[in-house]
Amino acid sequence: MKTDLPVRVPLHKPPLGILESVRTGRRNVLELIPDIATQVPILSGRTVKRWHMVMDPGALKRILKDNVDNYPKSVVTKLMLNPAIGDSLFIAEGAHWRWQRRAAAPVFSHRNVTALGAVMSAAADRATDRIAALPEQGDLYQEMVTATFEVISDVTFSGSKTFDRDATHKAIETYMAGVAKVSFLDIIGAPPWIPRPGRMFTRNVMGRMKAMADQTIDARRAAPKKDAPDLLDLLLTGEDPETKRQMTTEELRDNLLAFIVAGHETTALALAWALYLCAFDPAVQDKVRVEAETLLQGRTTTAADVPNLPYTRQVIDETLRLYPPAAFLSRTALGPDELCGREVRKGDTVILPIYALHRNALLWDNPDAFDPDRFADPKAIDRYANLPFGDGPRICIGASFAVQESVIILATLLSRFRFSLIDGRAPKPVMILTLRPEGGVWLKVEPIGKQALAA
Ligand code: MNH
Repeated sequence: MKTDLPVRVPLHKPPLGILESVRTGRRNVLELIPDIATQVPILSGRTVKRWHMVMDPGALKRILKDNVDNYPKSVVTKLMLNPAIGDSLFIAEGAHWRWQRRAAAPVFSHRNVTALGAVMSAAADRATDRIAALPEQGDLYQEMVTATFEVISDVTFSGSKTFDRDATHKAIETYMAGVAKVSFLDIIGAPPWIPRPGRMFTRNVMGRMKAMADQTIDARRAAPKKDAPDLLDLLLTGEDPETKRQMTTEELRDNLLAFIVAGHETTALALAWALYLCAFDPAVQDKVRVEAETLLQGRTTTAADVPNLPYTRQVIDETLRLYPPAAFLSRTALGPDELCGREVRKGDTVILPIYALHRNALLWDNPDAFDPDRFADPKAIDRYANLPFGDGPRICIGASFAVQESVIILATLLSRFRFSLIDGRAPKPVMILTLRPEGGVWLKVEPIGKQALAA
């Protein structure tokens, strides 16, 4: 294992006052997580509102599972995402969440996700062509965003004349960029009268995108796809098994947009950080390459290959530990509770700093080191110490979709290219809703020749 460490977010040492935290937060919300959060189980404080940062697996299990009804998603999350994805599965609570989750769950069954593998393999091939055309080096984050957006748009609104992939991609990126600027003000509980720039201007863009999605859904109702069903087909025929309720066009649209918003950038981040880590540690990269080449013999990875690529999967797991795309989650306590012996009052903000959890010294040996062997035996990992997809009833519905897509694309690319770091261009992790590499992930790329394959 390499002894030097991959890039980290600089967590701050002294406690921050509110003004300072606003300033820091504008720059990098993750820097708000104090360094000490990587050494202790819980940390509480007050910045306008009372808050608790929880890094203790037992307390996390209580928040996400055993006492989940007391911890709905925070108002912040809802404020930010509602204009984009309505009261979809991602943000709804209570009965309105439950029926949507029941209706959508079968869509993400193992069988359906496996069947969607062909779309992922095709995206891996197109990424191969684009990367082969790069001039020696390139921003692999952008390449991965393109690839994962192709996947998610091809399994939602694809194959329709009314759906404009590029326009939708642009609308979502513009929206999220606007929302990211304001989110921090909401997290610390700034009063609602403080102007949130950007909340207005996106309304038109989003309106056009929704109208386009609605047209696509109505067209599909009239003429279902003939080949393999995609997420839209599956959700169209889906229903809540208990109430038999089916989704209206608006509900379908909000949920499909939620899949796009929740699913494409997160998976692109997983892939881009994985490529960075493989460039950082060439021995790991070679090990993935040998695993992939031995199995694939030059062909593209398919969903059926995924169980036979265990080391590639370990690299993805370790990437999601070090750079969790959803680097923190937040909840609002509905009523009083106790976490790690500490009093939680109604209205307190409960922050789940996944980034700090995954690097907590009480839970991990050598937490900042890149070591995919940690995941050689998944049973050896405490479930609530590793939460890239959350847990409990609100666990990511797309987790197996994302892992399958990541393994397919990573194994395919590493069997075809060698990636290496460029001096002075290490990516800089920054938290803007997700844990992004500021400025991209620039790597040197060399195609792997047939002769290298044989050697
Ligand atoms: Mn996803 C919820 C992380 C890929 C659709 N996702 C969550 C949560 C995390 C998460 C964490 C829980 C949030 C919370 O409890 O506050 N998701 C990821 C990561 C990846 C990802 C790290 C990729 C890597 N997610 C995907 C993909 C899709 C998707 C792909 C869809 C195709 N995620 C969702 C939806 C939810 C969710 C929908 C909300 C589920 C619910 O609340 O019932």
